[in-house]
Amino acid sequence: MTKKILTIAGSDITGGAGQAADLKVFSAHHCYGMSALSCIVTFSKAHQYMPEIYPVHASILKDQLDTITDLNYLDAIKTGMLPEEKQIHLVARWLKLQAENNVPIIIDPVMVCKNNGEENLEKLKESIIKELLPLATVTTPNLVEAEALADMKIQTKEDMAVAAEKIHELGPKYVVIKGGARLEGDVAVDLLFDGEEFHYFEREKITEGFNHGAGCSFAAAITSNLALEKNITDAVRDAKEFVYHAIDYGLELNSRSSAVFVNYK
Ligand code: PXL
Repeated sequence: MTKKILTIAGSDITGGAGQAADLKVFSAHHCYGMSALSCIVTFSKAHQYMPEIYPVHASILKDQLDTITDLNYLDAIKTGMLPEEKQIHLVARWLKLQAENNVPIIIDPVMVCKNNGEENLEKLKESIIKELLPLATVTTPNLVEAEALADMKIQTKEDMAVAAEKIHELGPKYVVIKGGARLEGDVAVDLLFDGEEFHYFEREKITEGFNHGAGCSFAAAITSNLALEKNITDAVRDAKEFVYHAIDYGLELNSRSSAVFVNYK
């Protein structure tokens, strides 16, 4: 039976990250994707090509989720950018009901909202910690988000392990820190902590590639693999391989914009 996955995420007009990336990754894994839209992100000249985030009204997000409730069983659920506390609150309430069905819930704690301001960022972080992480089967922070959630600097592989343990204490069953290309050195390091053991996944860095959307695509590939009933270690290992090739096949959209390209399979 075809697996059905819901992403609750924002729209990135360039198609590299967010909902568009998630749906492409689900398709590449032969899963059926659905999406509840949380916001629209643009990068126009009028805003100096910087991200501008337009949240969808919370009542519209709620209505989207209520529509999904009336459909049949989901095989996995992923969350991405949720730019407002009230969105996080209603998504958490809805996810709590879904968790009763034992559906894998993947929380990608996207917090990089440049125009949101520090204060809002801190509030979003607190809501993610309090409301979403306790419901997570897997959370997939990148290095910057892991630093924020664990409240520490991460400069080495050992630091990643300490941060993963701290984030695990916040409630998720599994923690995947997407180190990606951010650590020094010539390997891209990602870490899975399953509550007992640390599994490092390493691949050489692709210096020529395009990586806009790599984080969303990695989390979406893990989501697909869990929907396909892979165990967590295989799910993360296969997702890393998938994203490595997606970066390698990256598309240059213009001189400013690029994206990972997932339709290589
Ligand atoms: O990669 C983080 C991210 C997530 N979701 C949306 C985005 C971005 C980054 O641009 O636009 C919608």
